Amino acid sequence: MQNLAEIILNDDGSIYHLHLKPEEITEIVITVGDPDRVDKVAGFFESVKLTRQHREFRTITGTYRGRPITVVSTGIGTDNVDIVLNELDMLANVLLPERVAHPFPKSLIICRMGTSGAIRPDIKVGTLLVSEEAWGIDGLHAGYDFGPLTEIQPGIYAYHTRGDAGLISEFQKAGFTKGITLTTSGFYGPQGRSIRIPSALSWLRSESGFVAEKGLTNLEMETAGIYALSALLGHRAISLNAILANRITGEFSPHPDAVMEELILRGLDVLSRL
Ligand code: R1P
Repeated sequence: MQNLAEIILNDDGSIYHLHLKPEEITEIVITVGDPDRVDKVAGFFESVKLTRQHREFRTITGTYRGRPITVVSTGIGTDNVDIVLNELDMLANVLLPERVAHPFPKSLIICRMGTSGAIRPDIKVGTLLVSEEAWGIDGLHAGYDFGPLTEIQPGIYAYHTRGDAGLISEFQKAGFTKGITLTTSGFYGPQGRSIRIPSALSWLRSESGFVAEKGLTNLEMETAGIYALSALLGHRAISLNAILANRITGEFSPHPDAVMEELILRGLDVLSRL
């Protein structure tokens, strides 16, 4: 049951957190965690039409090889993904400021370009990985019906979701390695790091149990939320991961910026040809 009357607009008619209007986003939307990465992606655009920032949500809309593209930062975590995906969908699919459902709903292409750590020894740092599937232990499932949950250890439940099959195939053809991503609600304990207090998930770096059973390849903090919300809202989503560390071997990329730049350029190349 829809309740479009609950949409919150700012005084200038823009959507609440993103501070954007419908005509300011494009069919292709790249999401990045770090607001500074928005400018890195847009640095490859040949033209820029709009730059906007509110809180951690920085947006640039421009063109790459003639294709209109929007890049927006989510900040870290699926709590922010909830805001960004819902507000992008409202911009695409609701007539604003009237708050009336758009007669011709649009399906956006949502492409995450993020960093990630591998949890399999054979996935080398520097790998560009496309998430074919994602499991979420981030808690976003408390707010939606993402389908059946799997109890991965007593009291900890995961939801399961997938990227868009057509997009996965395009990125695989472009040389990205397919993987199965675990999205977590934090960086330390929720990713198995025991710094001064023990993690309840230290087995995440042991290649056993749920990791082996589901063939998990990497950890990060947004993908499952992006995939699950996109599926419910009718958008096509893909998550690209620059593998900067390997949690099993302890290896770190000596050139993280170069790996991310390669991901951005190869990602833009595929997106501009869709
Ligand atoms: C944690 O340091 C952050 O890095 C990864 C995680 O998903 C989390 O957002 O992605 P980004 O580099 O895209 O932010």
